[in-house]
Amino acid sequence: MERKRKVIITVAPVGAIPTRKDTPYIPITPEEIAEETFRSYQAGASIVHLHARDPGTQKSSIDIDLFKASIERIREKCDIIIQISTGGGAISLDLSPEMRLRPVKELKPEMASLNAGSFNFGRMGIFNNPPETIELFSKSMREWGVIPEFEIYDIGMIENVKSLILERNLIEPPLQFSLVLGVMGGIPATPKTLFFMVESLPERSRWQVISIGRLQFSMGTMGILLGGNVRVGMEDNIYLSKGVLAKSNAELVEKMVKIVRALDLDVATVDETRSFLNIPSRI
Ligand code: KMH
Ligand code: ZN
Repeated sequence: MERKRKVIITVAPVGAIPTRKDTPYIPITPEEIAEETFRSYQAGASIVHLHARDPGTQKSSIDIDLFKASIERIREKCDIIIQISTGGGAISLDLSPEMRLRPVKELKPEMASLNAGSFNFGRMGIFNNPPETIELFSKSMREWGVIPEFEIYDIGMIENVKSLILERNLIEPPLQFSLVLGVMGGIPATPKTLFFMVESLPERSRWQVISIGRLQFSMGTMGILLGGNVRVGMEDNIYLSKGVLAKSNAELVEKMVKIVRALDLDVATVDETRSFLNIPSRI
């Protein structure tokens, strides 16, 4: 019997933007972020994309101790794969590339995000990721043994990865991509744009769909049907369905798990995801 394909679900529980004004259910403190991550793991997520928040102001933070506190608590509970954001708060906090990399340098997670180009991030300002930053992040992550996940907000950023990274052998393929659809200023979320992005990826790439807002589930499903993986979580979308706030990130994961199973596919366990991504087991 043919084996069912395993779909990797990443959870992004908090991000840099939503606050308690947007949803009372957003986790802010390390304890809350760890608990939400654990519940999402129990529901079927095998990777967590992590940001840190200042518990006093709720604002995005790159404080190593806050990241460390979340990671230690997550590690006490489960072996979910940890991916630290290198983009969080880059615009609002006006951070240098070195500052953005510090949590990765100090804490050496299994993965980290690597934003593959500059653009107007909605009305927040310019998300500044020039070629030198992309190169610095790639070389540093390679040196530290951290797997980069290239965040792609528009088609030209795939070409950035090809010319800046692949053609110069900075990172060994296969590469891991997030196709981010629906950020204002980036590529919109439509079937056509998703097909175009997928077709433009380098051969053998691994990829997931991140769709912002209410299309998280429909565009995510389309990505799964095209052979990709998917990210859900309050960083990208706070609604379970139209007008209904998700009460936890685990609810968003549970809904995606149901979709995967309804498509007669399986959800990848942490061990399976580690073996797909060549990440050694923690035991
Ligand atoms: N917030 C998402 C649209 C990052 O943290 O480096 C993209 C993201 C990037 O997750
Ligand atoms: Zn993020």
